Amino acid sequence: MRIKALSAALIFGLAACGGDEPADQPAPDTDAPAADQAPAAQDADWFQVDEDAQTVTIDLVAGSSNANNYWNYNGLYGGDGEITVPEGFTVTINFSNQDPGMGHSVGIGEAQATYPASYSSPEPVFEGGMSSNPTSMTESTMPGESETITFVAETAGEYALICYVTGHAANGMILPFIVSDDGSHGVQM
Ligand SMILES: [Cu+2]
Repeated sequence: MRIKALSAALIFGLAACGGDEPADQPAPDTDAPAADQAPAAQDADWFQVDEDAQTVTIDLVAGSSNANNYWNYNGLYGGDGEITVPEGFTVTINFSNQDPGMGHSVGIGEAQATYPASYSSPEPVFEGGMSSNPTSMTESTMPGESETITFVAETAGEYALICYVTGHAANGMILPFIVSDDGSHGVQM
């Protein structure tokens, strides 16, 4: 909302003034990042990079809070928490499930504008990049269980960490997952 309002003010100002008095500027909002500047990537305590070893370790907890009816990863859902890892790095995801009531899963899939309600037999985009029985409500990673997956982020692009249990991805249980070709890494919180 704020970005739209600011853009409208600038456009109005350009169209209306033509060099006369400047349009009124909105008061600076010290809490918000500048409109033309994305927040800097930062490392979260659950995201570790070893540049020398070329490894990334992600501690990923399904249902770490009751946000989104526990259908979240580390409390994040609906497109928040974009993860970036460098191309070629080996990624280990220590996946656990703290949702008291439901199984969850995680796999690396292609980023999509919207995610389907159900998956029949999903394949990870990188070999090894998916937890076991990922679509099953009874045999995926169940409450209290954990599983570690490891894969090489072989190809730069835009992907997502996806929960393949029916209905979960469609309801926001995804994290954007970027493989960068410039060595950048981090988490946009
Ligand atoms: Cu889930």
